[in-house]
Amino acid sequence: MSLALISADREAAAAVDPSDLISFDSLLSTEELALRNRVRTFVREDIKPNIAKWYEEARFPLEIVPELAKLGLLGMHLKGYGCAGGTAVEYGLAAAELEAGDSGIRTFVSVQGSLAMSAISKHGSEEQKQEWLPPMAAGEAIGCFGLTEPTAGSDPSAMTTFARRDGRDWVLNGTKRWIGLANVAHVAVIWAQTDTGVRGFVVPTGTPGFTATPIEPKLSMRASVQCEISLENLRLPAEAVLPNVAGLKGPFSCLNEARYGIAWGTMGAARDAFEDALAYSKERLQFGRPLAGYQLTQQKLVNMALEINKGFLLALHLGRLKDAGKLQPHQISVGKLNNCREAIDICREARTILGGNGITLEHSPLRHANNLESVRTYEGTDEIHTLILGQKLTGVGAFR
Ligand code: TGC
Repeated sequence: MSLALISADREAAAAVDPSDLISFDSLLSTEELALRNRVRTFVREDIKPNIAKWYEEARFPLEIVPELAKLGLLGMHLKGYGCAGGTAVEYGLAAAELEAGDSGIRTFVSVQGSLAMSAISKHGSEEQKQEWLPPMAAGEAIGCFGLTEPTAGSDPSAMTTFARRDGRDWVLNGTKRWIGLANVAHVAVIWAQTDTGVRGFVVPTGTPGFTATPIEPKLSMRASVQCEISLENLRLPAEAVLPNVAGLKGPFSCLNEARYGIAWGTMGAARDAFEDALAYSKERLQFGRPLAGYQLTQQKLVNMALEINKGFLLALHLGRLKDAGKLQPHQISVGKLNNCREAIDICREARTILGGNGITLEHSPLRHANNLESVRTYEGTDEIHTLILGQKLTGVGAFR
């Protein structure tokens, strides 16, 4: 690629990113910028014009799945089996762009790739990988991840879903809750207690005894669907178990992947809210001049931009550590906790600049803030990540 083209690429990217005060893009490679810009263009052209409608209709737009697959975003950080084999940083950059569109869109990619595909890729048999990963990467099969239960959220060790052996078969009974896209999924990775501890199972959702019911109405993540799954005497062959992991480290190893993506994604939502408020502040006149010309508005915008810049730097640092194979779980908690917390504050502050117009679906900040209520709750609440970090700092666990 010619130097002129590289520089044009960088300029094009910077030109559409008014929150970037620190030349963040100079930290990215040409390939990373190109990938980021491809996803940004997709979100600008295919998500943003439609998101208010999908949000109002409370539906996940299944029609975008082929395009997400074409962009290589489904299981993009996995290697082989039709997956794109991207880096952690590339995955993070994509997550940020998708969540600038809506948390529901990023969540789909995250549940599909970081949770369901990742579980099969990390812990599955060769047959399970061959059967599920290629169609999932191609968007022909959708996956979900069943860990949380009605009475076991922050503490998955309290799960009561049980898989008992019946000859060579397994028979599952129990209830899972808050499971993204379970009603449209073709396959569910279900975690269940067994006589020998927690195991994962690959469950085709057409198996008799599997029912997924959307939880509604919701005030958050409306362009996504979360379900309650009922498992009633659901019979599986011996080969359905994930053979290569036993215990809670199985699901937690997948949550590491998804939590990492959230550290990036939330900053995408924050950036989009900031950009909406910035643009509005330049146009909206009050007391005879644009809101942007008032010191209180500028202070809000500057504080938002500072946190966005810091949040992206943190996410990038975590991504570089991950690509070097050095990222530790507590460091993911730093990113998940900090960036969710800051993003929700930024989106709420952005809404104040929009005044009354900020409560309509014409503007993104309140939609993002509402979504982020879910994002700060799933895959480890603020409280859980605080305690993970508290334990790291003090050496004392305070969960129980
Ligand atoms: P603990 O005794 O600490 O650990 C049990 C085993 O797991 C290992 N482990 C990890 N392994 C890899 N990565 C991590 N981050 C790990 N954390 C723990 C640990 O070494 C141990 O292994 P071993 O070999 O000794 O057995 O477990 P604990 O029960 O004390 O739990 C601690 C705590 C509170 C941190 C954990 O329970 C936790 O993270 N809770 C939060 C649960 C959570 O995030 N749930 C999210 C559910 S999934 C979801 O929300 C999907 S949303 C997307 C959608 O479907 O829409």
